[in-house]
Amino acid sequence: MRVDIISIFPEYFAPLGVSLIGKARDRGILDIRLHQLRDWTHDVHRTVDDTPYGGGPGMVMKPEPWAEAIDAVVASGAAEPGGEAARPRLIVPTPSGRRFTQQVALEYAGEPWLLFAPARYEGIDARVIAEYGESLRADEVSIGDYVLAGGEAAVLVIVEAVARLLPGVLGNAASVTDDSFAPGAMESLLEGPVYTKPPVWRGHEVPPILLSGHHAAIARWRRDQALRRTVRNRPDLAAGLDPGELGEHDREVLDEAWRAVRSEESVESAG
Ligand code: 6GU
Repeated sequence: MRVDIISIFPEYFAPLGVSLIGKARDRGILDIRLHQLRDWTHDVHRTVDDTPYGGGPGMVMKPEPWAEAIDAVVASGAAEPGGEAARPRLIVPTPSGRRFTQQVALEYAGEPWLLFAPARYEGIDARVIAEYGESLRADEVSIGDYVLAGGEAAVLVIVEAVARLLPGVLGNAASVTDDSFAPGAMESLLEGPVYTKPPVWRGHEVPPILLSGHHAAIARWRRDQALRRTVRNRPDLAAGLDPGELGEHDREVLDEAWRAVRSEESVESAG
């Protein structure tokens, strides 16, 4: 997969040289190219922002440097062997975008070429999306309900979530299908706790069932833990579980977990 990132802070992306992604790049699975947006300005101050039409606080990123940068990146693809018709998928991280989820990560992992346009300030002039929306299938995405100072950190998050889905990036292919949010895998349950040696550490024991060698009982225990943790930490996900997909034992574990949460809530409100 080819990934281009245009930013006024290309140095922000140094972590993409480390660990899993660094190795994927060394192995040729990922081809990440960084670009300085200011290289496509033409004034001595290399200006990329200006005041918003209609007034209001902050600054807006000017459309011209973005368009020149995007055009140059797109043209560089056509210049590569066999790339005459190639066009990247344009991804614009913004808190006003659609939510980035595991489903979206899987969608992006199926693309051969991604182009990220992270904004600073109050955002990019909306005509840039209007210009490239159709031809580059532009997508505005948010990584969650909070506001960052810019889209760069969101690009790191998205690239990591996508890269680990690419064939050959993870050592163990099962790791991906077991993910908490993998579609179809365990109907959106959070993963339960995990343990390794030693069997007793600072007086804390590993749950004995995990040392029992009873594979079916271990699988049942893990599912119970996943159900409980989902109720506790993500009641929104737990509430959305399809009772038709659950066994009788699942429903009992869920009912008990909901009762525990409610009794804690009533203690809190009484206290
Ligand atoms: Cl993609 N950008 C910014 N600036 N803030 C965010 C975000 C993106 N996603 C959540 N908050």
